[in-house]
Amino acid sequence: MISIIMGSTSDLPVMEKACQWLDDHGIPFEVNALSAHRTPAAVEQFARKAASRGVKVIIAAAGMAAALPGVIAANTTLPVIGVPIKGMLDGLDALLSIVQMPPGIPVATVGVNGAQNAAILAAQMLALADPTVAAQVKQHKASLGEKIENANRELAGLQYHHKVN
Ligand code: RP5
Repeated sequence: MISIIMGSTSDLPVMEKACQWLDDHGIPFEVNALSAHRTPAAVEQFARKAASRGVKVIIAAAGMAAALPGVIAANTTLPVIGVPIKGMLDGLDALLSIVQMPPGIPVATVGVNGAQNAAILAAQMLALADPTVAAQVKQHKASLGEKIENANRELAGLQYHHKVN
């Protein structure tokens, strides 16, 4: 199971994309709000118990001085994927807070507001040991190729005097 944690429900409009991608691909997940600054004890408890509850990968999203993914990573050996949320400073504050972890405590950080990529990366991690999820990931990759094939069919229809293809 994948666990999605966000610092506040104000992060939900972004994190809905992760929920939707997992839902569309039939991958079980839970979603909760916890804050490294507002509920520090609950964050520690969540991280310490996650593995024994069957969580395999944690996606942690936060904005501003985004300590949540790092604090979770400090309290578990599960892989943690951090999603910097764009709030202030175009999200650069959250991006740097999440990505610049000290040696020994990695957080796999996606781009600012990169919720869907976080879901896909989490699925790729699960896919290593779950053939059903692996099939979903494979099908997703194939669909990306189809998108570009369709784009090229569309571009082939464009007509210009000097266009040679
Ligand atoms: C962070 O502070 C949250 O992740 C959110 O992005 C930001 C603002 O939170 P709210 O004041 O909207 O609850 O901890």
